[in-house]
Amino acid sequence: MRIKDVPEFAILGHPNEGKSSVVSTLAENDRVRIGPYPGETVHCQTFPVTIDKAEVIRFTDTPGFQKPKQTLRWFQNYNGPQDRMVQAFIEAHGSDPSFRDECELLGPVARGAGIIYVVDGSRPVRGDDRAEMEILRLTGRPRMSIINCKQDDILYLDAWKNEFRRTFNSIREFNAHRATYRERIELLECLKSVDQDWQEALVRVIDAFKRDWDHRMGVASLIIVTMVEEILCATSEGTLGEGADPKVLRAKLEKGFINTVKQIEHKAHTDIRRLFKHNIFNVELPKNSILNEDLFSETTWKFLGLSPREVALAAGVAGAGAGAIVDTAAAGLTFGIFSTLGGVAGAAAALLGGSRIAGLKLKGVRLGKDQIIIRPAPDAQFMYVLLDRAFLFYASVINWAHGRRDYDDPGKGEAKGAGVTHAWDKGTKQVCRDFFKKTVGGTSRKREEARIAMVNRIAERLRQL
Ligand SMILES: Nc1nc2c(ncn2[C@@H]2O[C@H](COP(=O)(O)OP(=O)(O)OP(=O)(O)O)[C@@H](O)[C@H]2O)c(=O)[nH]1
Ligand SMILES: [Mg+2]
Repeated sequence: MRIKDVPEFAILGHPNEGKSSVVSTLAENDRVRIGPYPGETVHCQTFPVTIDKAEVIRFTDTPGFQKPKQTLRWFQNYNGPQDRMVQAFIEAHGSDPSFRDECELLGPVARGAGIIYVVDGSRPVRGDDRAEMEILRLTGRPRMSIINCKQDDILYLDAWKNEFRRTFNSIREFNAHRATYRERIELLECLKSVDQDWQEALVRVIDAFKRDWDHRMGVASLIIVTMVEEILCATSEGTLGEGADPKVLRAKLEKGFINTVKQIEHKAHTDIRRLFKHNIFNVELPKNSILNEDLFSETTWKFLGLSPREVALAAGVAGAGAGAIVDTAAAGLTFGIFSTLGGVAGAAAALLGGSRIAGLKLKGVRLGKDQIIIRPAPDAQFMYVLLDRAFLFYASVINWAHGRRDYDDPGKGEAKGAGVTHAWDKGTKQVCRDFFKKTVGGTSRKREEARIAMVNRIAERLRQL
């Protein structure tokens, strides 16, 4: 009998083995309750996976078995019709509080759900586990087992596999904390083979998952390109009052500009996080991730793999660190203002042989008032820093399993030279340059063309991660 409805899988097992964590990761839902002590899940809760507004599969979280041996004994002595067995157990024990959890967890099985049995493979197999597996075998439902090693301990892995071979159609190692998108798909592929009647429905589910993932990469690309576009168009402007100190105004504007850029970047990162359904839990970055470092720091740029010359460029156009061009409408102010550009900008000028003050442009336009405008340089290396950081953030988010709620691995940050853009081919860099330039100076048609090319190119690069 082919299943026509949305396939449902109940996640069953002993208390505290990681059932809820597996549900959370499989359903990409960070609302699933997970806790360090046994008995966290008391009631069944179903988490649907919705793609394009249609539910494609649902995973049901359940409480753990409390009395597997007694339950098994009842199942072994049952002599009614096979297809009513689970329902008959619930009817027989519904009013007995000591079987409350068994009645609750078998509810989804009684209504036809497939079974995913979860064990913590870092501990030995016990009698209760054998009883649980035998109960599940007796239900006759399509079932697979998942070994979720909570510790990095594989000592008992083979013992578990041997045990499982007797009971389950399919066995899979699946770490609820580390599973990637690919591993989720592989798990679904495995589910496909547990029962022929379920195959057709699961092929549709896998297809929907793949299309959805691809779509998300397109949207992520759009978010990243829009971020760069907004930053390229950001300005911080001010007018110098009578007798006011230009240095003070410039510092104020720079600060405003830096804040604007940081906010735009932060919003883009939040949008990417939401796109990958991390809604409640804020994906933590490794403690020493370069993304915790300030966007405007030289450390960030060096780390991302910028050469000394590129660092100088990024810093130089930053106008004392802001990734900006400083325009001034007041010719008389020009030298006063620019002589205050010390530090990295000065270093950049030196590196570039003083031929060009590292991208700083001066505009001697008199507007009647003394105006200072700070805006980013479209040819700035800084734009690549933004792209690198967006890619790093994206990689962190897509690899953060929803079942994972803490960062217990503080030792690992990204590898040095983690920036991706420096390795991009000439063609891609040309698409970027074109986009940077046309965004600030092109006609609206050229701007749109450059934007589309950029979105496509970035999506392509994201797919290669
Ligand atoms: N390190 C690590 N911890 C895990 C993993 N899976 C689960 N845990 C932790 O184990 C504890 C129990 O996880 P849950 O997912 O709540 O387990 P459960 O089987 O649903 O537990 P009950 O609802 O109490 O039956 C939590 O503290 C999880 O963070 C894993 O793959 N790795
Ligand atoms: Mg639970």
